[in-house]
Parts: sequence; C-alpha cells; structure tokens
Amino acid sequence: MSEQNTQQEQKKIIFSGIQPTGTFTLGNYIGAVSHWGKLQDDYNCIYSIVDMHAITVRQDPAELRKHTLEAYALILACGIDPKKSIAFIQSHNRHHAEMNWILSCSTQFGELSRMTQFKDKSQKHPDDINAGLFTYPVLMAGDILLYKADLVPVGVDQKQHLELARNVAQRFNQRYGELFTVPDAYIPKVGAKVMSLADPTKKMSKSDENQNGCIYILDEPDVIIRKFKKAVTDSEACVRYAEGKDGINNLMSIYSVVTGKTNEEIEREFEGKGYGDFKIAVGEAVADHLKPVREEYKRLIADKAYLKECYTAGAEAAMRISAKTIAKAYRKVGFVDMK
Ligand code: AQP
Repeated sequence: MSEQNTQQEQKKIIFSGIQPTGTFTLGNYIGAVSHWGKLQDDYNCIYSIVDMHAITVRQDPAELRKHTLEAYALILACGIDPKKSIAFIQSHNRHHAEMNWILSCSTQFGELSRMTQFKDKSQKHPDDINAGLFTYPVLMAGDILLYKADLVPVGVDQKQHLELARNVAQRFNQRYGELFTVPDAYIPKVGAKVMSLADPTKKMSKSDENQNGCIYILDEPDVIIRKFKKAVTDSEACVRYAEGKDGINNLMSIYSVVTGKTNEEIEREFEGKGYGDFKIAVGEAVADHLKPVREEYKRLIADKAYLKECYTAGAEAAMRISAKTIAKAYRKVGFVDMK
C-alpha cells in the first residue's frame, strides 16, 4: 500500500449535510459550510445535500429539484473540491433510507419528543406534522453513522440532534456489538448561531418569512448593505459586546468572522461612532467576503454537465463506503444473508 493511501486511511472522517430548502443564509455559511472546505486537507470529508430531510416540510417538487442542484453548486462555490471530498446528493444513496429504518428501531419515542427543532417546526407547520418531521433526527443519525464519521461540523442548533446520534450509536453498539463510531460535534467558536437581523432573538433561517432578517449568500451587495442598514439594534448607540445587546452582539460576531477582528478591535474601531456607520461597515465587509462565492456559483450553475459528473461520482464513492456499514448492520440485527 502506498504511503499516500496509508495517510488517507489514518485521517479522521468528517460528515456534514445541508438541506436544499432555499438559498443558503449567512447563518448556514458562517455556522457550517464555510468551514467545510478548510477541513478537506486534514480529514476525509463527506458532504451531502440532504434532500430527503427537506421533504419533512412540504416542498414543490420542481422547486426542490432546482434548489438541490443549486445547493450542490453552492457547496462547490463555497470551496468544496469534489476531488478532495466526497460531495453527493443524499437521495442518490439508498443506504440512507435503509439505515433510517434500522436506527428507528433503536430510537425511543420519548427522546424524539424532546427535540426542539420538531417542536419549532410543528408550530411553524401545524397543518403538516408528519412522521418524517418527527423522525428527522434518526435519518440524520444514519447520515453520520453510515460513514463512521468522527466529527460533524454543524451550527449550535444541531447540537441536540448530534447528541441523539451519539446515544443511538452507543445503544446499537451495546445491543448488537461494536459497529458505529460515536461522533463528536465540531461547532465554531464564533458564529455558531447567527441570528435574524430583524429579530436577533431568533436564528437566521432559510425558510424565515421575513426576508429582511436574512442575508442569502447570493444576495447582491446593495441588497446585503440595505438589509444590514435595517438591522434591529438597541438605543444605547455604543458598539460593544454585552449581555442584552442581542442585535449588536450578532453584528459584531458576523463582522468578526468576515474580517478576522476580535471584539476588542471592533469596539476600538467604532469608538465614538454611531450604529449607522457600524451597520454599513458590516454590510460592506459581508458583501466583499461573499463576492468570490457569488462569482464561482454563477460559473458552476451554468455548467450542468460538470455538476452531474461530480454528484454522480460523489454518490458512487459514498455508496462504496456506506454499503459496507449497512451490510454489517443487517448482519448484526439478524437479517438473513441473500448470498
Ligand atoms: N443561523 C445559523 N447560524 C449558524 N449555523 C446555522 N445553521 C443553520 N442556521 C444557522 C447550520 O447550517 C447547517 C445546515 O442547516 P440545514 O439546512 O440542515 O438546516 P437548518 O439548521 O434547519 O437550517 P435553516 O437555515 O434554519 O433551514 P430551514 O429554514 O429549512 O429549517 C447546519 O449545520 C446548521 O447547524
């Protein structure tokens, strides 16, 4: 075996996914996707557009198909190199649905009932509280466990689901014998929860009805700056990070991520200046930061043949790994081998 292959095998495994429920927000980007590309050299990375998760909320089929392709192009535009990482569309690999069933039988009704995302989304969609919405975290556990991922880069909102994946993995291993790696969350120190600009007590979300609260990473610079100008702050008119200043704290975190400046440096930079100047500076810095992503996305989305080549190769590579895990899981639970 070559030295390069041995190194590849020794690297830890990373899995993460994103739903194609709309254009990614600055929250998705800062909390998750912007880290994905940076991890490619040090880990064996597997990234997925999790379209099966997206249908837990009613989707228009044509829109979902379009958003899935766009999301795939977007992760590449954000720096995922399909030659370094496995990048695929979840529904292309049927092992996810199969693992979902196996793990459903090792997950308790009570633990799923405690999931805050289920409670939030049931409130948001009271006319469609479907079983898939309830068992979403089991599908997610399967996504991770199929690839024996060591680390899962996610925003802080996914911490509870990851905890569940760990419990399910441990329970299965105890019941049937060692199979799954128990994964750890990889949560960024700054920007793990980007808040809505319109209501800084609420998470910035793709499906938020208030468009002003949400920066989409493909928004044009003038739109980004306009939204930041409207951001809800407080009446103190002093740029400082402090309890109770949710709006300013959020803007400072965003500014810190895109400029690399610390909170102390930001406070010094805006000493004696009003919120108006600060909001414009944040808007401009974010627009500049996202410019290369926007440009690369436009190039990629126009090249459907290239995208297809990448997601097909990605699904094949993903299946080569997950086929082994699902076969072992079937054997461990006692299913009869066909061969
Ligand atoms: N506001 C956020 N701040 C930091 N990280 C965030 N993430 C989402 N919102 C924020 C992280 O983005 C990754 C992909 O999320 P997802 O698409 O799988 O689902 P989500 O968490 O439900 O994201 P949205 O934007 O809120 O989607 P909708 O509106 O469809 O529910 C995850 O790692 C997540 O932590």
